[in-house]
Amino acid sequence: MGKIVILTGAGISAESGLGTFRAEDGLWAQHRVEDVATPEGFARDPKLVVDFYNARRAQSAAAEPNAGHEALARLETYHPDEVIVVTQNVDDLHERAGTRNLIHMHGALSGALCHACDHRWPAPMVMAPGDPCPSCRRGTARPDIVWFGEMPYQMDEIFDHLASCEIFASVGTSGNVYPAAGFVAEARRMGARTIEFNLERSLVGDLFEDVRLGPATGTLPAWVDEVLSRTA
Ligand code: BV8
Repeated sequence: MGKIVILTGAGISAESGLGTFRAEDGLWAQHRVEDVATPEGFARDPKLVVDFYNARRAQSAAAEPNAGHEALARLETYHPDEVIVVTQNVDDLHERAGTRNLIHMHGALSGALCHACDHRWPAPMVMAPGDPCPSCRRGTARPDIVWFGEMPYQMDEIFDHLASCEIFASVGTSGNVYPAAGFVAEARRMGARTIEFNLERSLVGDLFEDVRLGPATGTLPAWVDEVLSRTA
C-alpha cells in the first residue's frame, strides 16, 4: 500500500466549529486578507493582527477534534507504512486527535516568533503588540504564522514526501492558495494515486482521480476503513 500523504485545509476543522476562509461567513469575510494575513498588515496595525490570532487561538482551544481528525490519527496508528499529515491549518486539532507525524506548513497558533532574531517559543493564549522576545528581549514578538508572501515551512521535506508516496489525499481545501494547491500535480507527476475529500470539487479537483463529496466526518472514516481493510 505504501506511504500516504494527506493535505488538510480549513474544511477538516469546519465541523469542529472553526471558520473556513472562503465561505460567505468565513474568516476572510470579516477581515481583508491584506489586513490580517500579510507582513505589511502586521506592520501597519499589529494590534488588529495580534487580536485576530488571539481570537482564533481561543476558538481553537474551545473546539474539539472531530471524526475526520480522529480517522486520520487511526490511519497513522494502524497503517503498516508511513502516514504523514501536511496541514495548512493553524489550529491544534490534528495533534489533539492523536496525529503525530504532522507538518504545519502555514505555522500554528501555538507558536510565537521573534521577527528580529527568529527565536521561536510557545505562544501565550493572548499576545499583545510589542511583547518581548524571550531571547533578544526586543519587543518583536509575532504569531508564528506563515502570511501571504512568506515561504511556507518544511517545503523540502514536503516535496520529498510527495515524491515517495503511493497515495496523495487532500481534505477540505479549496485549492486557492499556492504552493499547497500545487501538491496534487506534483504527486501525480511522481506516480501517486490521488483522492480529494470535499463538499464540492476544489479549484484543482480535476487533477484528482477519485473524489469523495460530503462532510469529512463521514467520508474520511469510511475511506480509512477501506484502506485498513485492504492492508489487514
Ligand atoms: C508563497 C495562515 C512565495 C494564515 C495562510 C498573486 C499575488 C500575490 C501572491 C500570490 C499570487 N499568486 C499566488 C500567490 C502566492 C500566494 C497565494 O497563493 N495567493 C492566492 C490567494 C492567490 N501564496 C503565498 O503567499 C504563500 N507563500 O507563495 O511564498 C515565496 C517564495 C520565495 C520566498 C518567499 C515567499 C503563503 C500562503 C500562506 C498564507 N497563509 N494561512 C491564517 O491561517 O490565518 S493561507 C489560508 O488560506 C489557509 O492556511 C489555507 O492554506 C488557505 C486556503 O484555505 P483553505 O484551507 O483551502 O480554506 P477555504 O475556506 O479556502 O476552503 C475550505 C474548503 O473546505 C472548501 O473547499 C470547502 O468546500 C471545504 N469544506 C468545508 N466544510 C467541509 C469541507 N470539506 C469537507 N468537509 C467539510 N465539513
